[in-house]
Amino acid sequence: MNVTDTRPESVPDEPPRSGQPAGAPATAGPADGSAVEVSFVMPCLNEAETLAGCIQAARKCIEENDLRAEIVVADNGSTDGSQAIAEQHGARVVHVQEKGYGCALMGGFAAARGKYLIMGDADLSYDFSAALPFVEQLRSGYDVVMGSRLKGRIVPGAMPWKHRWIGNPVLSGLGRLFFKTPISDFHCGLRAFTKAAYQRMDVRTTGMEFASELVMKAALRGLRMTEVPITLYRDGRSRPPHLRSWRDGWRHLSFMMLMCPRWTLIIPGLLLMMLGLLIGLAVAFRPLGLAGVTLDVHTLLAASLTITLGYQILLVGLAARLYALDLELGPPRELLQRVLGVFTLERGVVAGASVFLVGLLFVAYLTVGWVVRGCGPLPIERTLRPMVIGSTLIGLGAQTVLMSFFFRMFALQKRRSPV
Ligand SMILES: Nc1nc2c(ncn2[C@@H]2O[C@H](COP(=O)(O)OP(=O)(O)OP(=O)(O)O)[C@@H](O)[C@H]2O)c(=O)[nH]1
Ligand SMILES: [Mg+2]
Repeated sequence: MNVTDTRPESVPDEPPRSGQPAGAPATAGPADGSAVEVSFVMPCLNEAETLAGCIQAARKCIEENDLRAEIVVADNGSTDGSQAIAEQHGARVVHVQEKGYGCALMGGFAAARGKYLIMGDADLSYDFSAALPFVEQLRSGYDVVMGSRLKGRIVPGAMPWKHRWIGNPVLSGLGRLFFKTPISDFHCGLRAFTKAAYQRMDVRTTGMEFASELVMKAALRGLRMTEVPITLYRDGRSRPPHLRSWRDGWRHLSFMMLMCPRWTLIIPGLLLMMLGLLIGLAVAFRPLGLAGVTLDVHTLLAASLTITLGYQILLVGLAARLYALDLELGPPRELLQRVLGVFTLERGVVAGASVFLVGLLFVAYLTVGWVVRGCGPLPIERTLRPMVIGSTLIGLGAQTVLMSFFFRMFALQKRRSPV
């Protein structure tokens, strides 16, 4: 991934504001009717204070660089006259029915005619007049160009400290780990992509997590991505932002976790199982003396729970992965493909039932012995161990049989869709 450093020697704390008057010639597309190359798409909810400045900055970029471009304002319910301001300044307003940042952008992109789409907040926190590097990177063949505030500059007061030092680094770090992408600033609001890439991303979320989903899908689909360092300015509005740190932070985080079962479920599940197995084997047949402490049947019980829990997590992770494969999210892992290639409902049921039966043998042997001895009290030290082992195997076997049916359902779902 390349990074284009477009930073000037020193960036002022205010973006340059051009002075196009209201009622200026329309920027809803090239006047000569030729194909639109670039669509600036601005999500807007009650941005009457700042929208005109953003449109003027985009116009500056268009005029100075002779772009065949249009400006689209995606609005879904402003009540402060933003729509009229957008039209007065020559932008095309797209009225979106559904609420939410993601919905507004989806509506805006659907209506945009450009080959390239540049999105950015309508609150003057980004300088659209400096958007040329995004177009240049797309022209040079990239599918997605992300702005990076962290590699560029954040004007003092432009980003709350909890976003700068907690939210953005933590979420971007997890994003890089989960989705194997070197993108430094997952949540930068200024970014660009080709319309074809946008369609391939097949984004679905309706709220602020739309911003994360775009990057995740771009990474999962193996699109060519690059970054452009940019400056984040203080926004120009007098009211608080729409973004609510904790609510939207959680929406970003939970969506990321959902989209990456390998890190959130499969690997933790496997680790838990291995831990449980290791401890379980150590105390399965006799107590274990360790540093003056004796680990006995209670430890075996805890190990049993750890194994069962780990297995449950692993199975849910595999189901989530199968679901993701079904939705064609990301290139399937070779290993997973091989595992799935071996799986059939019958094999799953036979394997699960066998484990179940072995467990049942343990329990049945104990039960028969107990009945033969007149159902009296049992000596814990001799009977609890096989009982725990037997019940664990019964649990694991039953889970395997049940999940085999569940996995089979995914295969049916796949077969229904036309090839
Ligand atoms: N149409 C529409 N636009 C929205 C909605 N929510 C936010 N926006 C716009 O999306 C842009 C980003 O919203 P902000 O409130 O600035 O959120 P943010 O930039 O992520 O958060 P801050 O960094 O705290 O400003 C702005 O242009 C908003 O007007 C929405 O529900 N509908
Ligand atoms: Mg903003």
